[in-house]
Amino acid sequence: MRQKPLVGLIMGSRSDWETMKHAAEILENFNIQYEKKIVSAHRTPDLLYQYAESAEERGLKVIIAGAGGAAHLPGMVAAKTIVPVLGVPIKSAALNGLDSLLSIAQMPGGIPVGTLAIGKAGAKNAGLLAVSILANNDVSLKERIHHFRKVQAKEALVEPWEN
Ligand code: RP5
Repeated sequence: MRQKPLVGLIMGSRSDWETMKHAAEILENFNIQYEKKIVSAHRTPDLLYQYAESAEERGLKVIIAGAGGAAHLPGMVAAKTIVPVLGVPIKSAALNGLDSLLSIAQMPGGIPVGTLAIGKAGAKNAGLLAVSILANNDVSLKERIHHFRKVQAKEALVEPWEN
């Protein structure tokens, strides 16, 4: 039987997938049940409300939301659910993602969005942060994160002149 998704991975446009796939890759590597969906704050506002309003009762523990430009998706989702929302600013063509970053980060006090870095690093870290949040209630997941860090540290020391 398929388990219920624990993480919701949403993005404002299909064009965001190129970035958000890096969050998906992390979730898959850690074997986390997740769902992915395009939900646009401006083009499909009713779907956004529906998605956010049902997130808690559907059992989602974390939502990762990527958006670019006037990036209102993470903030609006956060406004409609108490499930933690991690926002990933997509690197926009016009302003290199600074617009996305500020739109996502500058939330009013009371409605938090955990804002990550612009682009690929932000998507990857959103995936890792979601795994860490889930690991608070999952000892074996914690061990896998420790292992991931160890491997990463080892890889960081591989020198470019090594064979
Ligand atoms: C935002 O507008 C999306 O998150 C995307 O990053 C940006 C551009 O969307 P497209 O015009 O590529 O669909 O809503």
